[in-house]
Amino acid sequence: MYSGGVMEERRDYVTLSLPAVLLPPPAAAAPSRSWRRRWKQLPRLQRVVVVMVAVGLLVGVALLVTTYLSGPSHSSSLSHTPQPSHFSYKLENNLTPPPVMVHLPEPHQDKVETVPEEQALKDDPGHDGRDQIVPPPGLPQKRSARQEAVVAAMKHAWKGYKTYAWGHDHLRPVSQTRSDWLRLGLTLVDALDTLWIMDLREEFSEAREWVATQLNFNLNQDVNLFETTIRVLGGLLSTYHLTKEQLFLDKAVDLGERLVSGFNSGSGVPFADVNLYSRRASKPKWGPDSSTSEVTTIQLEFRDLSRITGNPIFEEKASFVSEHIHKLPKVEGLVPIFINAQTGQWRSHSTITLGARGDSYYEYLLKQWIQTGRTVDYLRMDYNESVSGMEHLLAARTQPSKLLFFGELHGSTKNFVNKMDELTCYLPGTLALGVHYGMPRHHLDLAQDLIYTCVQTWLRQPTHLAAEISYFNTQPNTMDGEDFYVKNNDAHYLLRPETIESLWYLYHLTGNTTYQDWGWQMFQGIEKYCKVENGYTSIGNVRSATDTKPKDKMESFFLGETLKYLYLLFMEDQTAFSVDKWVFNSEAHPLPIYSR
Ligand code: DMJ
Repeated sequence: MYSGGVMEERRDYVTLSLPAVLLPPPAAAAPSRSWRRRWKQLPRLQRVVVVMVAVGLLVGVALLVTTYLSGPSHSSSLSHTPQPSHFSYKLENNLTPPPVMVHLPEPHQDKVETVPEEQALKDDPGHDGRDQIVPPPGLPQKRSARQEAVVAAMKHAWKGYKTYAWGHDHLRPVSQTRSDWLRLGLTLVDALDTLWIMDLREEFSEAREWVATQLNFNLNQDVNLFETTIRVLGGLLSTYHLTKEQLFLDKAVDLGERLVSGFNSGSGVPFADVNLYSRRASKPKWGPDSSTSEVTTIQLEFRDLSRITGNPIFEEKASFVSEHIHKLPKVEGLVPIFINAQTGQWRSHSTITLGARGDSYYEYLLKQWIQTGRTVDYLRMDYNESVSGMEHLLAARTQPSKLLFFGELHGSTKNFVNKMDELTCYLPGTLALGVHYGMPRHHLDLAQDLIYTCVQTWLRQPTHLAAEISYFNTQPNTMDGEDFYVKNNDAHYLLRPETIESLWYLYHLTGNTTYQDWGWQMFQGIEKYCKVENGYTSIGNVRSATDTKPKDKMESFFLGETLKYLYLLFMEDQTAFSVDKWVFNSEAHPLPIYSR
């Protein structure tokens, strides 16, 4: 269903025009006889000199024209995008056009800049041989003006959390209270590495103190294995890698040893929930099966824990799930969204989607392959096959603007449904990352086209914020010429990061500042419609600038992901967090890439 040809239509808006000074002069009148006679009367030497000067001038002009027409160098070829002259919070109505051209550096072949383990050990004095893999990145100290604005947002969110929800999972900024879900100080742990990366030392140190003295996993509490793994285990592991502090590893090990009981099922595919105290695993309260994205989005974290500690059990349990799923039947590489932990089989008739409950299965195929130094080939093959399946079965174009979107296949008949979750907007970033690591180049076209659609779902709303779900119009002359619409129940924005995450990958890998400008416009929407006196709130209605219906909840991923990706997006020196050294888990926690 995906038609590559349409992409070309949107790439034609850069034209070259010659400046007037380089245009040829108007045709001169024919020289008169007297001029010819005077020329002949000149001494031979003078005539030679005049001719040489004229030729020199002509060559000079020709060189200037050639240089101009051949265009600027790579880096400046991306800088045609006008930079904003000021950082006001006034929303702009015009949508920035899509990027014209994107150059990715040549894909990696065999050269990945991982830090060999032996080297890292040598670099770390006092190393006991097990607690350090890579040195923390040298973060640039000088922030851009846009980064300063993001840091101000982080401080504002942190202040509200500290005042009204300290040590609890979530801040409710409107009612000045809090809510608990996992009872693990979720926002605080999710935010640790963001605070560290932003160099907010005071805030980091008070958070560290809470982890050291209050974070307790010996709780009679059922927690969701996936959410606890990506947010809490992932947050502790990345903070350990960044700071080298043993405290964070000790906490990660304690948690990992409890969570690993989740894999005690008939098939080895984990149950959805684990009790942290009894270490008993169970199916979710609302149904018999585990979600596919959840059981396949814990591998980066469990593997990292094994590689650091030298205890293989975590990696073995988690890798087994990926291997098992590799052997299950799929629809052109695409997977149903439910799987039974006891039988290890798909729930028949379940939906295929790149959104909720399906999304990060595809993300972790690629990222696991990268994390393992690109040594596990079935992960690469499954990833590539899935992208082909997406193109063939899920990709479609809207009317009238021919926006690319990825729909869903529902029920036993696998009927195509023209719906896409905001969650799916992680995909452009993953596709671009894949191309950087040598996946087919046309995946970058998909990434560019899909990010454009994702950005439209934000910037076409009066709030400049995206709805949770959009439905896309594929029929001509319908829906008053709109490409997509939002249903009442789907009109909320939960402070999600996915589109911003993809903008960071695309900017990081291409240097095209249009991605930054889009991100800046979206950030202004967040500032204008989600910022409240005591933090940031999710809203219930992105379709109205005057009736946003605040939901009174600040999700932990707003600090863990959304603000972190915005900060990275606006960072001038993109080498500090190179995707050649770090692989970001599904909750934006950076983990090291292993060379073997
Ligand atoms: C985050 O917890 C993670 O990014 C997850 O993979 C999907 N959803 C949320 C953010 O939207």
